[in-house]
Amino acid sequence: MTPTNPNAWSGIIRRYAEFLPVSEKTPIVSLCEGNTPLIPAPNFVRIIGGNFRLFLKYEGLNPTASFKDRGMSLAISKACEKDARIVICASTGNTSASAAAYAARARLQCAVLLPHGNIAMGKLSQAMAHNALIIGIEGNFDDALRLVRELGNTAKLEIVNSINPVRIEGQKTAAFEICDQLGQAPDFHFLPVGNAGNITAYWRGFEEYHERKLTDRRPKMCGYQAAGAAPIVDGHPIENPETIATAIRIGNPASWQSAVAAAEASEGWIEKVTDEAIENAYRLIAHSEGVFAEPACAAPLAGLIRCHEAGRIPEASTVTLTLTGHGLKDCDFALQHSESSIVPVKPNAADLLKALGL
Ligand code: AN7
Repeated sequence: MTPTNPNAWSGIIRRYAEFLPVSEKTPIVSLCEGNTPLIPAPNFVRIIGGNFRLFLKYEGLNPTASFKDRGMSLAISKACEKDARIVICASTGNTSASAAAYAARARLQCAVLLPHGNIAMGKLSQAMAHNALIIGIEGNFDDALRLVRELGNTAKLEIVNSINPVRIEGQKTAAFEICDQLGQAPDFHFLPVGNAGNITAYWRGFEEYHERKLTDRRPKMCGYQAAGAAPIVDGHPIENPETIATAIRIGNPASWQSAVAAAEASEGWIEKVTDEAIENAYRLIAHSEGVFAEPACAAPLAGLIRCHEAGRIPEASTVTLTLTGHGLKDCDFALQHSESSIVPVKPNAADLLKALGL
């Protein structure tokens, strides 16, 4: 059932079906994901002293508040087409939130493997709200993904991590949207890198639009890992990845090779930024633009600041940057890292005026 107005937005599969592995027979499972805004960020650019155009692809405005909903809509649709009964994923949080929601909508069972004690509360609460079977692994994300791989796909069990290729197919629609919104491809695209599926997906999207002559250029892909969880940059898997950005606390990314290929083919790069730089960029974007994004999103912002300072962003460039998840996903982090606090005031106007500095 779709809205009667054919122009109403009804999700990424219906909008971009010709680019996706779907047929008339595919039952579409959608929560009207996608169509997220591309928000100009002139204050941020001015504060860092830049002279380029920056647009934020705010994926926190998807139905479960992260970019994962694009790939999940397709993955759950394909699982239904195959008659799977249970879907399963390992997750640092957002994949599990999305899988739980889409599985609920499709009336499928959902099991999520989470690294015990290292997942933001907003994400955990989503998996609980949608009634997933939540398995706390005494290990990290990489352990959880290894276990999921060991199980493998069976007739009844479908893996919905990005090792399932349809996840990447769904996620590439974000690159299509950016081109549609800008009216062209950007010069640079910045994004965080964890399991490296999204950078792979965006590059595929930009390439496909270019091949179809819907754009006349392809952006340099600029991916950012956290310094304590930077296997691709360091050149080897990290056994005990550590970063405050729990979403990208990943030591052995599944899409490692294709991420490197995307950076190379686009003449871009994958680099790392410190937790301190992540924290500063996290505050700056929220203070300067009124856009609230979770900590992992601040990795590419920190990277952009550094690139600008090093003179790597030519004047008048068009830069797009994906904010992959909403700030409300990780309220604990927001509360702990804020410079603001609650000012207690007695309930009278004089004290209130004093508190306001008036
Ligand atoms: C907000 O949910 O891996 O490089 O299990 O939640 O495509 O893995 C999340 C990853 C960036 C990294 N930003 O994307 C998971 C998971 C946010 C994220 C990433 C994630 P990939």
